[in-house]
Amino acid sequence: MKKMVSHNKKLKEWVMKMARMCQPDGIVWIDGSDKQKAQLEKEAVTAGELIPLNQDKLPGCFLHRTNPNDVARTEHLTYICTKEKQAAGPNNNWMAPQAAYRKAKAIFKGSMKGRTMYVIPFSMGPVGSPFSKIGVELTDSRYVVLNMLIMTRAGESVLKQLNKTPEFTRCLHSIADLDINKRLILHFPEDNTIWSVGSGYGGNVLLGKKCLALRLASYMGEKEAWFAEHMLIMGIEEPNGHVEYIAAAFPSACGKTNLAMLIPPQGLKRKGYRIWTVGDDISWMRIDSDGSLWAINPEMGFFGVAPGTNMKSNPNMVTTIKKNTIYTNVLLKPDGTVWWEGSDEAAPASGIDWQGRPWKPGMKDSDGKPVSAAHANSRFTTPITQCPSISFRVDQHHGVPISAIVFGGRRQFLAPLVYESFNWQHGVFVGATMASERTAAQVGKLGEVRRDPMAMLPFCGYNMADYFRHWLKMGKKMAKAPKIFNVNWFRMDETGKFLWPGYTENLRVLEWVLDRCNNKVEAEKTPIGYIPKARDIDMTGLNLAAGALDKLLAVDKKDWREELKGVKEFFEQFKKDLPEELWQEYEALSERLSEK
Ligand code: OXD
Ligand code: MN
Repeated sequence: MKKMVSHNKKLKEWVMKMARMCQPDGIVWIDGSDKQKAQLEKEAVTAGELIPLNQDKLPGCFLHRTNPNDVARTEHLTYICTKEKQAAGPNNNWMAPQAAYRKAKAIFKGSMKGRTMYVIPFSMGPVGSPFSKIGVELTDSRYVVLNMLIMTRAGESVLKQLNKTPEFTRCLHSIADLDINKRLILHFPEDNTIWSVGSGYGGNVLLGKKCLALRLASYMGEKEAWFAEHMLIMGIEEPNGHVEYIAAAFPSACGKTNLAMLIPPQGLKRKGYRIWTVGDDISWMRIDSDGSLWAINPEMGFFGVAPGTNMKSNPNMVTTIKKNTIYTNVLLKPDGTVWWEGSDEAAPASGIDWQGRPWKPGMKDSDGKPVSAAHANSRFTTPITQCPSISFRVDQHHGVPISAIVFGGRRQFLAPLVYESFNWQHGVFVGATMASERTAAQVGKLGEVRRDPMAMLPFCGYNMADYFRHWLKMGKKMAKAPKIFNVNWFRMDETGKFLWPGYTENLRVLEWVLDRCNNKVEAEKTPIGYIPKARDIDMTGLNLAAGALDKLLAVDKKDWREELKGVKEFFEQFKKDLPEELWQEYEALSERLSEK
């Protein structure tokens, strides 16, 4: 057992109290050293929790398989536990704190018998930054420890920081017996506490990520006047060396990670742009002393979806994940490397699938459906420091200044390629009414629209009506607020073909966004916002079908009037809590759409 090094009395008392409940065989404090990491990897391999991959081709890489009933975030088992139900809002599952603690205690009791409890002190954001928050996760999973060492700044330096800034989020996790009927992901924002039990899947158990950095942090942000958002952060460097930063929110499966590290398209190469990646998933933003919005990425790694990652969708990620990466639920090839659907290589002749069964291309299950080699939500956990486009500002305590906020969703017919909101309040309305359509890959009615305001629906730790109010208030506090835009990479023609090629070409749209921020180009005023004049999107080297750009920029008033019905229904669920300003925006848009 490693000697306890903390002088934080509250921390020590809490660790011992949780240990009395969970009854581990021993307690190990995670110090963040290479030596301890190597020891944990060794133990995990011996215990069958990790499979070492081909160390010549994938040095430092391992494969992990989760229980097949435990492959994604379980939103229906995720709760916000506030004293008042109203504080959680209609967007969250709610449980009263006392009942939640009681229910979870029964599962945690003795759950770590025969295992070790690891104590992981971690910092979300650079250690010691005024933007950062500290958490301590107790877990009985080595897989969690090794992932947290990639995803966060963890270990001794954080423990030292806890002597100076003693506040921390108490995160407790046990895999228990991985029984889905005894799985709970509980958030207690009023106690700065997270309890997660019965799961071993990343989004449920790497408690620094969705649980702390979004759900609890969004609650803290409202109290302390900052933002915790489900946004990528990227820098765009012009040839003169000037870098401007964008924060962008998209619902899952809309290409956030790919956009965050894109390589400029051939046609724009002559302009000499470079992209710098600050983060791909979470952005914490504060108003700094200059009155503008500054953002940090609280994480240190990427927890990315493997299927579809290839040289076209994301060449920088292909490079990033070549070493020191933990793969979860992908196919194991006979040569000890890995494969997934939509990778650059053709399917191997054979392998071991994500459930540990022999696999061959063309295999069908008993219903005649193809057996997938990798799970559709298979992942890699990889250090951000290995990303070729990593920004030198990743460790800066005040982060980067944000020029534009970009929202987006997957809309086949409605939303134009890009539009700019009229002002901050209108921009908040644009974010609040964000929606995406289901794709063929998702369960449910094709084309059905799901509202996902600011891509935060599963991650907002309090009543979303108050969250919208917070956004409105923050706009008033900024001397120089970022401009707010909406993009849609997924618009289709009448035959169901995508009008826009997406991926690297999306930089052409971001170029317009920055031109607008710098007052370099005029725009067309429409009822929904400002859209580009076609000539202002640089199309050098990109041959779109005739008329495609016009179709991409078209605003169909009839479709938008139809859209308003869904918006109204969505807003009504918040009853009188919804800020009046959003109804004003709704009415104003409705009026603009009815004008001849
Ligand atoms: C993620 C998600 O894993 O948004 O980032 O689900
Ligand atoms: Mn995400």
